[in-house]
Amino acid sequence: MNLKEYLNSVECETGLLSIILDLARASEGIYDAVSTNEAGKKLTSENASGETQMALDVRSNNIITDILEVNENVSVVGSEELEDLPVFRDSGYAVVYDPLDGSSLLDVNLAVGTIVGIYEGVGILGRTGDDQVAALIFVYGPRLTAMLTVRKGTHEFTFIDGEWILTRENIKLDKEKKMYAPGNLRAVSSNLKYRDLINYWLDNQYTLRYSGGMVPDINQILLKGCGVFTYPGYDVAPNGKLRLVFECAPMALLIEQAGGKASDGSIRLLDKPIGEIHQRTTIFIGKTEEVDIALDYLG
Ligand code: AFP
Repeated sequence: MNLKEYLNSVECETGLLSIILDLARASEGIYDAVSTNEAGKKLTSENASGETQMALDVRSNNIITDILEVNENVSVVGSEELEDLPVFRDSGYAVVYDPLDGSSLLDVNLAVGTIVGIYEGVGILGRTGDDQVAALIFVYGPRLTAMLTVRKGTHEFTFIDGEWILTRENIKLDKEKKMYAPGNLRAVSSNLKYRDLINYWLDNQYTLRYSGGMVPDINQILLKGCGVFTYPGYDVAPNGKLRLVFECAPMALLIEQAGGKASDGSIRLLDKPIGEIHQRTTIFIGKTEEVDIALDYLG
């Protein structure tokens, strides 16, 4: 079954279906771009979060925005790379994305990805991630793959011979293997509860799987059916580094649709109000039992 056949089989609304197919097409362009010699090229410009942009950050953002702008079903787009939310129409779907997450890994040829959240309507502010009608990640690794949910489970598609093929259906986080992806380890210097949690994982012989790219790290948890990804805050950055809208909320929907759990350390991540489009959040996400252990230490 290919992507369009899957979306038709779950009676995906035609406007949303067209957006998802456009995003898949955009990811093909980004995948091609990632392999160019621009990979590690830095620009002098900064994104809305004050981070120096890579040439591919901007190119990836433009690839997606150019495709979505002409889709009449897209009301507004929001990007980690853009300060504001360009409004195209007064109806349709709001599409928010991190066009190239993990761009600092490009110059060392590690896997990177795109993260997308889709909402009905125009506005994002004041809503929560639970209002998303779909979420996707595209993984630019040895293969071009995608994880998709339209709130009917989480499924993997692989780009094979010019077509997106369903390769893993109804992914579930139900395996016993102990695996952890501990982000922001520098936080143990001041966040002693995090230090205790790291020691728990070490004492219990958990397998370390952390690449520095949230997309491949979460993709691995989904495909292995186990594990936990954490990115806590600490004295210097109490809200951590990751963005609620562009990174964590889409990941939370994908993981919950696979039977997992996502928290900011206090509340369900999908219940967290979106107060500012570029707001950051702490995140503890993965197999429910593993997230609960992490919250027991960090709560
Ligand atoms: P870059 O996009 O700057 O490479 O950051 C990647 C990221 O946003 C996310 O993909 C990783 O999980 C996280 O940052 C890694 O953060 P640390 O470098 O602090 O481990």
